[in-house]
Amino acid sequence: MNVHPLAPISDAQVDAFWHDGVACLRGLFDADWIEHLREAVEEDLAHPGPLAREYAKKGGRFLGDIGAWAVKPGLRRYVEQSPAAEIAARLLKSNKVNFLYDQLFVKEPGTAEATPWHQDGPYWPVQGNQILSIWLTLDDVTLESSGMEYILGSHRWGKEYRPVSFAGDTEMYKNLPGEAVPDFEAMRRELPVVNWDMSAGDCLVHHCMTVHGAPGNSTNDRRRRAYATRWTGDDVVFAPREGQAAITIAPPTIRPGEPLDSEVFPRLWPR
Ligand SMILES: O=C(O)CCC(=O)C(=O)O
Repeated sequence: MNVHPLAPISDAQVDAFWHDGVACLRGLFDADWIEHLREAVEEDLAHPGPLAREYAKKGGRFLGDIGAWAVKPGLRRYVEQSPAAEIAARLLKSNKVNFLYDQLFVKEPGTAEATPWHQDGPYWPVQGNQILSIWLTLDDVTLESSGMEYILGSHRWGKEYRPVSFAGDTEMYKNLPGEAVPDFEAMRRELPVVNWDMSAGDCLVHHCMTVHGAPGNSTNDRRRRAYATRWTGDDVVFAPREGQAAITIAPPTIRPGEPLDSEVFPRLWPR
C-alpha cells in the first residue's frame, strides 16, 4: 500500500482548495488501500462502533459511524499509515497535522435520506482555519448514488450555521450558536453548487466551513461507501462548546486553548 500520494498535488490544486473550499483529487490512493478499507467497512457495517448512528427511516441504510478508528484496527491502519496525513498537510500548508476524528458514511441503494446542507466546523470542539476533511469514496459515485455537493467559496462567507441533526432531531443542537441553515435547496439555482462524478479511490478535500450536502442514493444497485477523515493544522486549538456531540470514543485529555497534540488527537505529520 502506498505511503505517499501516488501523484504530486500541484500548487494550483492547493490554491483551488483555499479559493473554492473544496477540491476533487483523483488517483492518490492505490487499489490496495481501497480494498483494505472496503473490508474494514464491511466489518463495521456488521459491528458498528459505539458512536454509530443509523439515519435511514424509510428503507435502504444510511450508517454514520463516528470515531470508530480508535476501536477498529483496519480503519486505524488507514488513519496512521495511508497518504491521508501528508495530503492534509500539503493542502493545509501546515508544518504539522493532527488527526481530529473519522466518520464512515455508507448510504446503500434505495436510501431516500439526503445528507442535509451543513458546515462541519460548528459541530467540532476546535478553533482555527487549518481544518479539512478527506472524503474518500470506495465506490464509483454520481449525484444519483449520493455524490457530495458543495457551495463554492461558502467557507469565505464569514457565516457560521448552527449544526443540524442528520437524523432530523430538531432539538439536538438547539443550544449551539449560529444562524439557522438557510434553505439552500430552494436557492440552489442562484448558488455555485458543484459536484463531481468520482471513481473509487478519488477523494474530495473540503474546508470545515464549506457548505455541503448530498441527495439520497436513488439507485437500486450502486452502493455508496465513503470514509471521511478530519485533519487539523498549525493554527488549531481545542475549543469545545456546550451542546456539541462527542466525536471521539475516549474523552479529550487537553484543556480549552491548548493545541490538539494528545493520544486522542494524535500528531500524524510529519511522520
Ligand atoms: O457522506 C455524506 O453523506 C456526508 C459527508 C459529510 O457531510 C462530511 O464528510 O462532512
